[in-house]
Amino acid sequence: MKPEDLLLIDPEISEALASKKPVVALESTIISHGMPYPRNVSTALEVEAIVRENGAVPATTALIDGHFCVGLSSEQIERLGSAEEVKKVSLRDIGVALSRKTLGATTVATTMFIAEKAGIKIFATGGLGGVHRGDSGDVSADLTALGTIPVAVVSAGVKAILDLPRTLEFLETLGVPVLGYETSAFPEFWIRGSNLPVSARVDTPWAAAAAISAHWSSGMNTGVVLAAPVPVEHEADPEVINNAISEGLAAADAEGVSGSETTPFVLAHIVESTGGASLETNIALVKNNAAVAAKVAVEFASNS
Ligand code: PSU
Ligand code: MN
Repeated sequence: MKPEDLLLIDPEISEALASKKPVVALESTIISHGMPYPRNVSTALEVEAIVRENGAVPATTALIDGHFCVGLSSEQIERLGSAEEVKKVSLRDIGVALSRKTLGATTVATTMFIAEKAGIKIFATGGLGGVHRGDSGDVSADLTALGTIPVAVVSAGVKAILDLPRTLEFLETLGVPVLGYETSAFPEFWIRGSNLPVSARVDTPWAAAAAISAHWSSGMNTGVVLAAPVPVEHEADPEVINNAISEGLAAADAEGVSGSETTPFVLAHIVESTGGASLETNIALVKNNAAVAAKVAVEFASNS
């Protein structure tokens, strides 16, 4: 079977792509592993609606019955959000999940991989994976994907449980532009961020689309990070968040949680220890990213 035969693209999305209308890819690990049920499902559906309100067609991806699915029904989203056994599928897991017909949620890396196959260039998520703190050597395959797949990812930066300076250095090494959307500081997920520089600032959807287009027309084949800070009214209290992160990481350490389980474990811990406040911030930033991505996709489509 050729990789293209594995793709199951929703007819509305293939029609949009064929007529060069704006499409925004959306990941599904955020649904299965990033947020508790049932807020995960309602958020995923709201995010799709926000993409539409801003002029683009949403394309949520997952691995279902041995296929790369691009565009899910609300029943499929409900299933990903509520099923007991959903595999978090990063790059290394793709082949095994396809061959076993595992129900798989796609990480940022896998969503980029599928989006590129489908011809979707703009993708919205919450936060990217990156270089973990400490010396475990845990580096997300999201960075591998960003270094090798030409898709632009709108995120609120990198989950702040990670080592942000090292992640930014790694992105520079890979040749990945980190564009700040209406900001010169790299966003820190739950908070807007102020300490770390982006590689360039863009202030409009048009400027973002122009920078992304020029990156690829130059012949560069890496991904692009478009980093949008959480809207100020939804920003978390930095002290509360930083304490929750330290506690969550210490708990993961104490319980021997490692590898791909680390992120879901620490995120769940933070939701609990902030009494759900971190979840509200997380949802707000994902929605904001979806709106920004749709606006950029509209400009991008009108340029290409
Ligand atoms: N950020 C969140 N929630 C998530 C993730 C990121 O707020 O669930 C997911 C994304 O799908 C991301 C993945 O691609 O975690 C990274 O996992 P890892 O570090 O194991 O590569
Ligand atoms: Mn990892």
